[in-house]
Amino acid sequence: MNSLLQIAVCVTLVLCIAEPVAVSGYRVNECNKRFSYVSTKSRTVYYTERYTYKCGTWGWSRCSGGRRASYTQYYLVTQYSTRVECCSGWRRDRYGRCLMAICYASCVHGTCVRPNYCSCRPGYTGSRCNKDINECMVQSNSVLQCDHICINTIGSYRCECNSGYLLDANRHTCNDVDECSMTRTNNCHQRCHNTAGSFRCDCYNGYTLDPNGLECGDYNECKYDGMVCDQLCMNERGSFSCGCEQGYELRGTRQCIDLNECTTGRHDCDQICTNGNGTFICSCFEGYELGMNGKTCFGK
Ligand SMILES: [Ca+2]
Ligand SMILES: [Ca+2]
Ligand SMILES: [Ca+2]
Repeated sequence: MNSLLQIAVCVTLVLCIAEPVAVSGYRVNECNKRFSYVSTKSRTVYYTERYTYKCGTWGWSRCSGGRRASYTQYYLVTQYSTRVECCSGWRRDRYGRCLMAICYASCVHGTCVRPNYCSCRPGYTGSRCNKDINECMVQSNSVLQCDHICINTIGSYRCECNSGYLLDANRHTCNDVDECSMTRTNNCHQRCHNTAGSFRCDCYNGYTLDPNGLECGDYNECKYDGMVCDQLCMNERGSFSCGCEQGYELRGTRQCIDLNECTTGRHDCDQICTNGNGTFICSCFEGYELGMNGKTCFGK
């Protein structure tokens, strides 16, 4: 009856009983794996079976005897063998090479490069490469820092620039926008000066910048510059001009000097003209006297 139980239990089993051991001469990541397997064997066991029988006169006595008998005994045998397989943590690729590492926890954003080791794509970290790196917070030589503004994103980051700057093709540097060079942005009335991050307008001489910072209005030199002219100041758009009172003439653009009416023929004296500062007076030769108009001479 034990035999039946043994048969039921002792189906041939194959068990790996040892960790693989790398064996020199094998290809990369290949190991010589030692296996044990248990098999059922049987043998015939012989024994002497005792029995009794009637004997003697009239069969009144009991005699005993022995006869040869046998039964089949089943037993387990553990046997060993080896075969070449991929070492633990590796499996074969489609070319039959043991170059595919096994990671029991999947590499979410990376590649399993060694048994249970994920190599993460840029921007991810963690044993399973499932955690975003906040590049804006890390100081690393491998992460280029943004010139102005850093915005973290899942698996990456991006740079942005302050107003008045444009992101360079390298995606990190911010370059000043030359607003003056573009009609779309240059709204200055007269002159435009580019500045870092902005620009400013200014005006030609004779104009002043309006409070709106864009347009140029006339500068009233006569009103704001004090004694810009010797005598008379006349404001003009973008400029001014000086004039002189009667009896004076302009020298250069601003200075007024006395006009010598007597030598320039701009007098109307009958006989003698005497120049004065800003004026002249008339007089007459001997024997004449000056009329009421101060110019005409009459004989006495
Ligand atoms: Ca990131
Ligand atoms: Ca600028
Ligand atoms: Ca003016």
